[in-house]
Amino acid sequence: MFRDHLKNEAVYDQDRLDRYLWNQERTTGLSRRELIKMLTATLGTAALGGVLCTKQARAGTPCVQKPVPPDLFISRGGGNYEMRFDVLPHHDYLVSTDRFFVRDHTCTPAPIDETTWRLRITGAGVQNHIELTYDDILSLEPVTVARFIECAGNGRGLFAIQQGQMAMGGQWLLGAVGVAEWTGARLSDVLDLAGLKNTAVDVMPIGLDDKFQAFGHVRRPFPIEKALEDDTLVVYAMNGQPLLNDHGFPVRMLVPGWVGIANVKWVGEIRVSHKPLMSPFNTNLYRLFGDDYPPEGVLLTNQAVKSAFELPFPAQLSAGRHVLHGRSWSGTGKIHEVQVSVDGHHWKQAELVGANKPEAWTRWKFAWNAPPGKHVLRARATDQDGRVQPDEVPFNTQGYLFWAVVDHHVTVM
Ligand SMILES: Nc1nc2c(c(=O)[nH]1)N[C@H]1C(S)=C(S)[C@@H](COP(=O)(O)O)O[C@H]1N2
Ligand SMILES: [Mo]
Repeated sequence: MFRDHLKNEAVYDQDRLDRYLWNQERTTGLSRRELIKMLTATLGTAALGGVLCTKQARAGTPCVQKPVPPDLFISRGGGNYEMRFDVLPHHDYLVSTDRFFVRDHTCTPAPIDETTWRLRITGAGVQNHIELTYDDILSLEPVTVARFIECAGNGRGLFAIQQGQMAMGGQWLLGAVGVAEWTGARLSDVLDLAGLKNTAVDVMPIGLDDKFQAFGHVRRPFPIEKALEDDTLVVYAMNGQPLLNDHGFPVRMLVPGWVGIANVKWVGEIRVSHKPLMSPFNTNLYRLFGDDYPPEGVLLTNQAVKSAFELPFPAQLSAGRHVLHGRSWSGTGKIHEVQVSVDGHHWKQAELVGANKPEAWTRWKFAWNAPPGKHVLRARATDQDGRVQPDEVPFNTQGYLFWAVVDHHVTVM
């Protein structure tokens, strides 16, 4: 029945569906039958087909253009690849571009020709509608910052694994995040070229990639106050190199601390309004919906506080002395402290290592003399505002902002 439906949608691809379900089975512990039931109930068969099989995938071309080898990435279907925390070099603060996660709503578009590409600044919030060239953007004063980009759904798979309730969408573990060094022009400098009015309220960058189902082009409004911050950038370089296609060439947004969706890739237009802007990406999507939330949902802005061990999930270790490595990050500033528990009861301080930049992350380490047996490792961060990772988070149907302390199962032999 389910298969017939998908076949009728003409987007059905047995291999992709199998791979997707296989992945889900492993990460959620749910059976295939349960998964299919849940997915069809929450997404509908047509949407499910759209998630699994994009146009490019159907044509046999991969959705993502950079190499995404399985030793560095876990595939989450379509153009979605999460970074493996366990293979991050402990000494590197930044995630190199070849390891950086990719999250495409459809697929990475064919390379955009930067010589004919234009960035249009439009809307009632600016005096003049203008078109900027790639060189125009490059000629503005460059700013370089290290910040994370993190998917709002990062950790979504843990709602099922840890709280027994599966949210719709890619079942990420914690690897839909990365810190890179971003170089670009300040969005405020770009908007000034169009004569920003003091009546401007919202700013909405719009992507040039394919429309995302009925929701249209990826576009996410945010307030002018955020747009004018010094580290909100129109980015053209990542880790000192021009952006890769997968990460938004020729330009993408950097909206520090905010949910990943705000960092629109392949920007072709930035609309500035004098009244609040709506798009499906701040109405239907990217809100907290569910029994614990108001009917209109709760709009997402800044990310929460999270921690991850640089270990496979779950992990196997040899008995004896280890130095455990990990990273913690907050969407509203720096990390104040990180505590680790290896027995479920006692918390001890982890040692913070090296840089601790706001809306990026800090690395930490923790010495552990591992006895044989099954263990649960936990890391709990507190950020500079005193926000502490909770033991549990209320479920939301789209699985955003899972920031509870994660049970990291380890078998020691
Ligand atoms: N145009 C466009 N921008 C986009 C997206 C997209 O699908 N299209 N995905 C968003 C989401 S949900 C995330 S989490 C980040 C991921 O950025 P990355 O692929 O460079 O890691 O890009 C955001 N910007
Ligand atoms: Mo995202």
